[in-house]
Amino acid sequence: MDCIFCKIIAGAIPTKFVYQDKEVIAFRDIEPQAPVHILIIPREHIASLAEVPESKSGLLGHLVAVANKLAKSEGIAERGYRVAINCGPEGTQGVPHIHLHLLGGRQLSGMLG
Ligand code: DGP
Repeated sequence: MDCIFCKIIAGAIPTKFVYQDKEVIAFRDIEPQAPVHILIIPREHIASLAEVPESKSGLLGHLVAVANKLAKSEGIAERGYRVAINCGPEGTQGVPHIHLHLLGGRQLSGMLG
């Protein structure tokens, strides 16, 4: 198991989950770019957004629904937030296990700020 996020799911890297269900877990990013920076990932190892088969597109909806739920529980839903998925080398994806970034709690700027 080389995937760092699979290790987190398996409990091999102690990490506090801020959300979990049968399909999805969420935890705070180790290098937060905003006061709220949570990663939402499927338990199943899927390397990137590009690897999600059409038959599993419902999983993406579920991941987004969890992001929305966390935005509410983190108190940033009213002010606004960003949900981002980096995909592949030029998309600056560092960890090859699909993940949504939930960012908020400060004024974001541009596409990445
Ligand atoms: P990306 O560039 O989209 O692949 O973002 C990967 C994010 O994962 C990056 O913001 C840092 C975070 N990250 C990497 N390793 C760990 C870890 O072991 N624990 C936690 N909580 N976050 C991690």
